[in-house]
Amino acid sequence: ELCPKTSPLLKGTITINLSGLTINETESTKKMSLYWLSVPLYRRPSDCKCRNKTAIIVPFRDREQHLSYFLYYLHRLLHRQQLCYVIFVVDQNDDKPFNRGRLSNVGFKYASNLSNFDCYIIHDVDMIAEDDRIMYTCNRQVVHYTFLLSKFNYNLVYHGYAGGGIGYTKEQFEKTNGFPNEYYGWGGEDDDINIRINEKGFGIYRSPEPFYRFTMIRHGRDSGNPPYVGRMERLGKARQRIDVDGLNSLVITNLKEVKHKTYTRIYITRSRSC
Ligand code: NAG
Repeated sequence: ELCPKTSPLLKGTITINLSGLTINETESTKKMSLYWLSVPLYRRPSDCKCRNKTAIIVPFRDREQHLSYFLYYLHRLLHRQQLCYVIFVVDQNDDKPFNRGRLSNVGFKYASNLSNFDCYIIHDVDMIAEDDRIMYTCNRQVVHYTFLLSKFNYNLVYHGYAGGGIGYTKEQFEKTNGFPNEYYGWGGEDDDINIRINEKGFGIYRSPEPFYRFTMIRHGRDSGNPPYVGRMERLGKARQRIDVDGLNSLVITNLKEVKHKTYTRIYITRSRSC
C-alpha cells in the first residue's frame, strides 16, 4: 500500500545537539530501525510503499565530523518522511582546489545510473534541517531548501542565492546541464546554477513555511578551498556556457566506490591530464 500523503511519523521541530557523535554511532542500523531493499543502501519505509525516491548527493572532502552529524540527523528525518532514498558522498580525493560543481555532476551521473530517482538533492555536509516537515522531495520548479540559515540569522542572504541544498528532477538537472565544472575553489558555482535554472525556464521554488530553517555547522575556511579568484569573470559568461560546461562535458576518471552501511562513498581523483 502507498504511504499516506503526509507521513504520520513527522514530529516537527528537531532539536540539534552537535557534540560527541561519531561515525560509528551513525552506522548503528538498529538504532535507526530502518530496513533494506535488495539494492544495497537503498532505504525504504517498513510498512508502506514510498511515494518518492530521493538521491542525496553530498560534495565532500575532509569533513568526517560534519559527516557524522549530517548522517545522524538526515537518516532520522528521511525515515520519518517515509521516503525511499540513498545518500551518496562524493569525495574529492586529491589536493586540488575543491570543485563542488564537478562533484555534484559526478554524483548525479552515478546516482541516475544506479536507479531512477524522483529527486536528486545536492546537499552541503554542514547544513542540518531543523524541522522534519522540510520535505526532501522535488517540485515542478527546482527546489531550494536551505535559504534560511543560522549563519545568516535565518534570512535569505541575497535574492538568487541557490547554495547549500537544492533538489532537481532528472529532467531539470539534465536540461539545465547540471553544474559548471570549471569553478575551482570557493564561491560562484551556486550563482551559476541559479542563472542556468532561470534561463532554462524552470525557476526556483522556496517554501513560504516559516519552519524551513537550517543549522549551519560552524567551521573555519578549509585550506583546500580558497576563494576562487576568477569567479566573477566566470559568472559574467555563465549564460553563454550553459550548454558547453556541465553534465554534458563531464569526464570521469579514476572513480572508486566504497559502500558503507548508511551511505555510498564515491572517491574521485583528478588525473594529471585533466
Ligand atoms: C556569495 C557567493 C556564493 C556563496 C554565498 C553565500 C560569489 C560569486 N558567490 O557571495 O557562492 O554561496 O556568497 O556564502 O562569490
